[in-house]
Amino acid sequence: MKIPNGHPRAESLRVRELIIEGMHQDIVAKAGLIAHGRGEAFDYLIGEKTPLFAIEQQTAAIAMILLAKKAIISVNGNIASLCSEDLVKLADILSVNLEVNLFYRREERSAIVTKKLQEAGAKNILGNDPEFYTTIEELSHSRRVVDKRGIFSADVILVPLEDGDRTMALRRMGKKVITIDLNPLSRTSIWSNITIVNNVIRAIPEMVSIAEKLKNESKEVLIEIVENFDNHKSLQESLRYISQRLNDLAEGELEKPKVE
Ligand code: PTJ
Repeated sequence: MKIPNGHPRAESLRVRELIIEGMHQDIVAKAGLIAHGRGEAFDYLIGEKTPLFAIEQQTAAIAMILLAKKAIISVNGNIASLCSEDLVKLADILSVNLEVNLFYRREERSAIVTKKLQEAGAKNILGNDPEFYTTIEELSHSRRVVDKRGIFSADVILVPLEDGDRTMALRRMGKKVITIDLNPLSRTSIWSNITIVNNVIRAIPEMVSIAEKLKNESKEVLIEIVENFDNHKSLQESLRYISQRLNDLAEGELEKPKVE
């Protein structure tokens, strides 16, 4: 559908079209549309722009990835459909691999998501070669199938917009998990070492810029950034931000309709 430029919600509608198109191409699962709607609702609450606390979360995330022995970015249908180009840029700058790992897994769908990443310029995409498949025993659903060379052996895993139980399983395996989730109350958000409460559409390109800057920083500086970050406090800050914003709107900042 062509979105009229003058539409007051044009940007949001364009992003919706990407997800819908992704679903028609079998990149996005049907449930991915529902997940997107939930994300949109939380994005409204933070004002559909990146708050300062998210910049701090994104900075800590990049520092943690740069300090990792082996980091990996897990890719699902939504993220592939929304920002594969920026995701590939991020992986390149950080010298990490992408691994396709789907909740609604089918070999055919994995191959389609892989192709989408390849078209965006990705090389070495993991999660598609049965020779390297292994399983995370704690998980009962199809995300349990992971790549020995990727998620299974990585110490730091970035999981943009995710369902919760894998994060718990990965933490129990001793791994560090970074997530991007607009819902600060989700199990993934609570269980991650670093939660970025921001829309992936903004977060990934912003993380590319942060990575360009931090890449040349010393190990000491990166360690300090990570040690100063407290995910629990950071989630509390994001909730305070939302409450304050809603309060300000309720107390008078809410836009009034002007009918000419
Ligand atoms: O492609 P698959 O098969 O791996 O399936 C992917 C989905 C997303 C369907 C699957 O992981 C799922 O069901 O996820 P959930 O449990 O719905 O959780 C998705 C979370 O992402 C929710 O907390 C949303 O608020 C959040 N979210 C949705 N869109 C965005 C987002 N967070 C950041 N940016 C978004 N654009």
